[in-house]
This record gives sequence, C-alpha cells and structure tokens, in this order.
Amino acid sequence: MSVEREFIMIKPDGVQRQLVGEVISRIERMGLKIVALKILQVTREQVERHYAIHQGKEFYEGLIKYITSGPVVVMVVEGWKAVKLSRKLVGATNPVEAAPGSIRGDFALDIQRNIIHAADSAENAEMEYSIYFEEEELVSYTRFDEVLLYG
Ligand code: FUP
Repeated sequence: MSVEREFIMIKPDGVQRQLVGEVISRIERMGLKIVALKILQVTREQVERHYAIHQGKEFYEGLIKYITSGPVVVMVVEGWKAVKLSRKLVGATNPVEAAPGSIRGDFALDIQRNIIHAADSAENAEMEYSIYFEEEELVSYTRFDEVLLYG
C-alpha cells in the first residue's frame, strides 16, 4: 500500500471566503488523515522558497503578493496515494478547466485566486511542509475508520 504525505494550503481567498471548513470536510470525507494543521500569516521568504520553481515567470510577483496578503491554513495529510487523490480533489490549476465537484471547479473563477494548493509529488510535499512545519508538529495516529477505508 502506498501511504504518502501531502502538503495542502488553503490560500488567503479560501480563508477570507470562509471555505476552511468546507475544504477540511472534503479532505476528511475522502478518507485522508490530517496529521498537522495551522493558520498563519506566511512571510515573503517562506513563499519564495515554496514557489521557487516559478521565479521569473510573469505571474510570480503577483503570486507572492497574493499568498502573503492574509492568513492561510496549512496542513499535512496522510493516506493511500494522498498526492494523486488530493490533486484530484483540488482540480486543475485554472478554475475554467477544473472539473465540477473539485474544489477549484466548485468555488473559484480566477487562476490566481484558486482557493487551494496541493503539492504535485511526495518529494515536493515534503520540501513544502518543511517550510511551514517542524517535523515534531506532525502527529501519528490511526483513524478509527482505517479498517473500513483500507479493507
Ligand atoms: P498548481 O500545482 O495547480 O497549484 O499550479 P502551479 O504550481 O502551476 O501554479 C501555482 C500557482 O501559481 C497557481 F495556483 C496560481 C499561480 N499561477 C498563475 O497565477 N498563473 C499561471 O499562469 C500559472 C500559475
């Protein structure tokens, strides 16, 4: 069984539009286990590390400005194929292409203000959650329904 850790961020628009509960609820209902969670105002330095891959692109400055514009909720979730499943839950980057039923498909209009981020690989997830969490902040426990989720 491929148990992975995924890094998820509810971006400032998701927090301001009071979609935190909705997003967390979808993650929990899917069966993914939340192992770390907090709300914080991120620094420019943190976001620059997180989005280093996009440095120099035309949308980069706007992206940094937006992510630092207000509090975000960051979390680490764990589960079977957590990266692929989370990305499916989140939907395509551009809400115009995101499937109905996905978070971006249901709640967003604009490619920049697209509510949520989920890392695109287990390696990037670890790199990203290390920016916002100390390893000791991740907890280890068993969801009582794991026996049903995983057969
Ligand atoms: P995703 O993995 O779906 O979050 O998408 P990317 O890593 O490609 O992009 C990260 C963020 O940069 C997006 F969520 C929004 C922003 N972005 C733009 O504003 N314009 C673009 O053309 C591409 C990305």
